[in-house]
Amino acid sequence: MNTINPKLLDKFIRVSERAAFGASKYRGKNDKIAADQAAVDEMRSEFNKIEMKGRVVIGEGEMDEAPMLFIGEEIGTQKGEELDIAVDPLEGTNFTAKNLPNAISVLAVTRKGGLFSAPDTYMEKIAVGSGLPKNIVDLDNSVEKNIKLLAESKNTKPENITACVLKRSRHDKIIQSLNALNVKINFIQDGDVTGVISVVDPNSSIDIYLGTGGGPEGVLAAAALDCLGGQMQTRLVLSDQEEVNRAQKLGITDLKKKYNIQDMIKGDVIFCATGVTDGDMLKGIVYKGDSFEASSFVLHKSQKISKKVTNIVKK
Ligand code: VTB
Repeated sequence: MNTINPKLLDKFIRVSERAAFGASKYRGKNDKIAADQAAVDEMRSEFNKIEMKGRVVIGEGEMDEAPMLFIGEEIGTQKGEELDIAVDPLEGTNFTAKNLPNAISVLAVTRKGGLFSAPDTYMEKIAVGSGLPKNIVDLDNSVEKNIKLLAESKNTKPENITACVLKRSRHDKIIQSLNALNVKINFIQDGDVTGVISVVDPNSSIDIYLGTGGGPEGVLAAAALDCLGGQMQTRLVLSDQEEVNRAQKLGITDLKKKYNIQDMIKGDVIFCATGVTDGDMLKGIVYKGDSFEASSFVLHKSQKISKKVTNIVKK
């Protein structure tokens, strides 16, 4: 595998740490736009210190509409390795604004051409953990069939399965089917990057993630699952001609394609997530005088690195 220089890992951790710090200043201030902007600003200036020819593939928006970290933006010193980068400087803007758990800053990096450039539209997602038969679940199966197949392969009954679902009315049918099977449901209000990753988290009891959320968030979660051996399948939801145009502009021709992790993430990958507010996966930013403490979840596929890191960083 063509690896990403392992020496860059600490630099990418610093990027998500600084973005989380930026957002943390707006915890509980009821201003999600300011929180997001602060995360973007910190993230961008830290990225630009890194010696790389970086290009944003998943960003804060598509070229014309977002001032910073837009899809196609060049970042880094523009010397060194050519890297593709996915960012969500603040995943959980609502959580931050209300000082609720589970806001994170998150990024993923591959070599050039390794990341699926998903438009900022909705995406259907289904994900399960590691150690299961390949392609055990499928978006085209009924919820009932997926749950039964999963339960069978885990030598258990549907009633012992726990599903994570984003609480939205668009998921009413999924929820009805899960209820009919007596599946336990762990609802999340927001933040399906963490929701999807929970299927591979040994400290969570989640067996499956189901539902429709953001496309960019789907690719970021796929990067983490790729390092941890989980399975995921996704499909874009393009609800009008404008969204179709946006997908086509990003080079997507088969609009109904089902993407497995290997279709979204190719080759080596680095993933960093830092807590903004305290959460299930990570502790939030803690201020310590002229420094701050940041807790991150870090993965580097080729180096088989999967670790939680707590750093004290100068403000
Ligand atoms: C989704 C989800 C994100 O926002 O994009 C969601 O993927 C927005 O969904 O993790 P709605 O349009 O239904 O509100 C998050 O939950 C947070 O950015």
